[in-house]
Amino acid sequence: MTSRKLLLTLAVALGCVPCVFRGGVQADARAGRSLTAIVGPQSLTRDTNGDGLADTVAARVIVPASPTLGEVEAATNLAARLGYETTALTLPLVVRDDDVAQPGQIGVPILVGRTNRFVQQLVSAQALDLGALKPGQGLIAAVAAPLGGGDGLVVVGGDDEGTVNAGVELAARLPRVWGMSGIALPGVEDQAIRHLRAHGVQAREAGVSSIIVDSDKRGVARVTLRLVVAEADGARAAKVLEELELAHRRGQEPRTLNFTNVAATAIDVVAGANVFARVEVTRTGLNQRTLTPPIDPDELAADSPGDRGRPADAGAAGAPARTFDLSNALSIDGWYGDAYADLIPDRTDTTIILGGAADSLPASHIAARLGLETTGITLPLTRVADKVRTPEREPSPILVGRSNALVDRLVKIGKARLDDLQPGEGAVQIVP
Ligand SMILES: [Ca+2]
Ligand SMILES: [Ca+2]
Repeated sequence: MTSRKLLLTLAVALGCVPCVFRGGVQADARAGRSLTAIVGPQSLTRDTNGDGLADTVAARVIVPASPTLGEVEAATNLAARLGYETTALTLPLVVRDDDVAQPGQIGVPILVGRTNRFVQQLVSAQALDLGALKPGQGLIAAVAAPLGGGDGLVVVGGDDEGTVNAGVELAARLPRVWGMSGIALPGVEDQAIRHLRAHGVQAREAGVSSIIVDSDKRGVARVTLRLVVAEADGARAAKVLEELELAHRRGQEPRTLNFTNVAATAIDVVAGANVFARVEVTRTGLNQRTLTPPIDPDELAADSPGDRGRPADAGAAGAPARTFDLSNALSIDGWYGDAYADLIPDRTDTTIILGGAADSLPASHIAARLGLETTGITLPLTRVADKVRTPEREPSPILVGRSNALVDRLVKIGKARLDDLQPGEGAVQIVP
């Protein structure tokens, strides 16, 4: 009885103490560029001729030698975003880890997948800890010179679904943390610095180092921030942040480090050469999770109107059925829409539907090109064939891979002929 009471008291006590670890959390507090800087201007894509428009892609997405379907899906959406951000590019943007000849030459490596040999090197060197990732969760972390060249990113999940979640977060949302009208990464850093300075701490700089996306579209589980303060101010900074956490628990200070779609902000306080403390500041109130899930088209009734339900009526907003061929597929007569009618594509009216893991990676090259040719894009651009229940609803889909169930269907009904393909050959066919 006594021991039970003691256990209970201990649990209550633990529950009341803000989550803080002090003193030498990491022996080495060296850091490369922040996640904010890596997804910021003149980084992933660059303007080399000073006209204000990016014209080269410095980033390369590196997947494991035999990527899983989730890794292919993540890489494909990343390629679409990179293509979208530039006016010119050289393919491929996505390469397998065993095809990287000169790793140090890659400007900004984006390492996708747990079995990626470069990710495994980071884990072995204790530069990256994946142990805490739960199924469905995905991590985007800035890493210092992972290939010996420029600083880069890691995109990894607790499982395959988590990898997709992390990939979509990076491809579709960053530098916004979640919603397209919500706060962006520099705003989170500013709030931390302003709060500490207002409480007399000499806060020098703050940089977001990683983001963990939660499973089941619950938003962001944790944003981690590296905050550099004056050497003598470590303890004071930690205390100010602990007090902020306590205030949040009482529903106070809602305007500081309190975001609807972010469950917690973890701050590594760096004073001198070491991480002095890590303080976790959670969202205000008792409810730890607020969700605004995107609509899954398959969850809607088949007769709901518009492009998320039944196919939109011809002429209405959305994608009317179109007739096009290979000469105009990459135009507003094909895979693009022109919502602001100036003959310049500003909307993607297609999805890339992936087959199996083994033969779907080329989808990433198509995605890069699709992103390149338009001024507007909807991400994620991908779906997985096995999860598409009503293919009729997909506007002008691009089916990739011989292993694709939807390609199989076309072969069976005689709309596609692939039986005369020789090893090494590939077919591109428009199917009316
Ligand atoms: Ca330029
Ligand atoms: Ca337009």
